[in-house]
Amino acid sequence: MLKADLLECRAKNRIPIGAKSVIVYLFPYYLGEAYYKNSNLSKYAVPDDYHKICGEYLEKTVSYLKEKYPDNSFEYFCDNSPLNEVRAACLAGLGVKGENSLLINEAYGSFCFIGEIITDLDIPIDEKEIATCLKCGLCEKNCINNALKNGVVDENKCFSAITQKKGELKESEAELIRQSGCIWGCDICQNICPMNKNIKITPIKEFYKTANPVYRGESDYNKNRAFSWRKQDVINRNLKISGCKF
Ligand code: B12
Repeated sequence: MLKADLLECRAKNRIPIGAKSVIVYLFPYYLGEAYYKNSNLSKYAVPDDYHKICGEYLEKTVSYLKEKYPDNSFEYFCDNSPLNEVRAACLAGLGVKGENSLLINEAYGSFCFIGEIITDLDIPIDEKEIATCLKCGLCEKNCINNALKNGVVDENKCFSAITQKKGELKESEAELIRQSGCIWGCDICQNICPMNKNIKITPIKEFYKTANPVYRGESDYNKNRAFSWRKQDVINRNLKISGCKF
């Protein structure tokens, strides 16, 4: 399959030689509104780091496949992937591409992480047409920093990216944190999406077990959180800007 243009990233070197197929997985992470009460984090950052949680599932699957097909290669990816994962999930028939640029699954909405296993095993192709969302325009209209246009997100304007920036933020960027009350990531284009109404909660128990919706400072910091790859300074800067006192 591997027809899609590859994204520039170090993980490119891990693609098995002679790769033929991609098995795409969705990891739904919506926990139900009660879990997000008074949260100052976007939903994806409430549980422990998804790279770790999804990675463990993918690793187990890869071990199983390697045992079953010892002559083949299998490599898993999740986020740090050379594939455009939204496109891969659409082609695998797991959902439609939203105007918010995200994959929307019929049952779990867009609150799903995407992971995949790339292999040189020749699996019969299950490629689907890329369908799109309702195109109601609500995500584009409600984006806090006008970052969305025709299904493409402007990385320089996306508030999620701004919360992850190192160094000092511009006053206009800091104001977005105060205005939204969110100090990591952003869910506005997902929360407003009609296709995210009445979605199922995730069956993945690790997301519930590690849920911690409020970041109060150093005592809530550990190396397993979704924001830890940026180190403490960035999230603590955002907390200070937000002016929240706990
Ligand atoms: C870099 C990145 C970001 C950057 C930039 C996003 C971007 N799209 O450029 C930032 C930091 C902003 C970001 C934010 C978020 N991200 Co992000 N991100 C990625 C990452 C690592 C690469 C994305 C990328 O560069 N794609 C390439 C660009 C060029 O693709 P594109 O945006 O789709 O643009 C093309 C298409 O839109 C196409 N196109 C244009 N018009 C049309 C129309 C149609 C109909 C079609 C079919 C195509 C099309 O042309 C464009 C150019 O080629 C992926 C993981 C991965 N490897 O894919 C995760 C990923 C997309 N992110 C994810 C998540 C969860 C988020 C956040 C929701 C986190 C949060 N809560 O804050 C936000 C959402 C922001 C948003 N609305 O997109 C998930 C999305 C899961 C899902 N359900 O879709 C992914 C897949 C990670 C994962 N493994 O789960 N992200």
